[in-house]
Amino acid sequence: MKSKRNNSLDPVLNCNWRWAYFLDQTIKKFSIFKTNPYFINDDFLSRESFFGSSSNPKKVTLETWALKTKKIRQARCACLQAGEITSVMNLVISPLNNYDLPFFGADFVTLPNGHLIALDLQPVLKDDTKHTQHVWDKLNPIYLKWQSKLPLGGDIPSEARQYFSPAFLWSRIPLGDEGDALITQIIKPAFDEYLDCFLDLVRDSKMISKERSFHLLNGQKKYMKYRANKDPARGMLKRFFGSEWTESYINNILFDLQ
Ligand code: DBV
Repeated sequence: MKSKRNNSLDPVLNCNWRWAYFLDQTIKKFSIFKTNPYFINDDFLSRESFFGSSSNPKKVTLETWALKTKKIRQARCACLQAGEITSVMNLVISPLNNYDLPFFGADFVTLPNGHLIALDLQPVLKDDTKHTQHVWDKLNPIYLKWQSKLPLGGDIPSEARQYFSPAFLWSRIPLGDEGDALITQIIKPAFDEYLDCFLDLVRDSKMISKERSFHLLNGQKKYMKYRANKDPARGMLKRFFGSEWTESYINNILFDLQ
């Protein structure tokens, strides 16, 4: 890697990373808030390895970008590029539990068999209308506008459904020109609108009672534990970086509220 990243706010270095636009937009949109680095150990800020045959080794790079603000406990992005095709952006924004806010979750994954797009303002307390109604009222029209222009994503694990809103933008897109066109014409504007909707909610949110924040904390921990236990990338990360590093990355960086 050209040079070293010293903290979580340093720009991502891998210029071949397919999803760079989306992190750039995230950084731009967060500029309205006072942001601070989120401490991440060097071992997880940047990591490089090789895979494939010894005669033709391919490089895999993973970088972790992150920040925190007055109302956001952790916004972090796992940025992975493996060879020419495989590319992952896993962005999760976790508010502090003393604000009645959802998570922002974006899982953009390119594999040899296509692109997987998962985008949502994920409820912490799905059955609590005080937590969900004002979010879904804003998000549903945005969802209807964009999901109708995308191929459906197909089934998701049943136990995961409780962590998604009715406005979960979910699609599997083919590789190639058709896919690239959908990413440019649909996914980019959809992402911008989902993130704008989320950051508007953050800006307008007020401190909640101790009792309610305790309730939200339990919901946040349940989400984090589920995601850490069921991370669909665990196998891939283990193959690239080994089991010990992967378990520490998933439990101590990506889903570190347990
Ligand atoms: N997913 C992650 C992290 C990743 C990551 C931290 C660093 O949570 C990548 C990387 N997601 C990733 C990869 C795949 C998926 C799939 C590599 C493809 C796995 C494969 O097909 O081999 C949303 N991500 C998925 C799927 C969903 C999501 C629904 C498809 C189903 C699956 O394979 O499990 N966001 C993701 C998710 C939840 C969420 C599973 C659960 C609550 O909030």
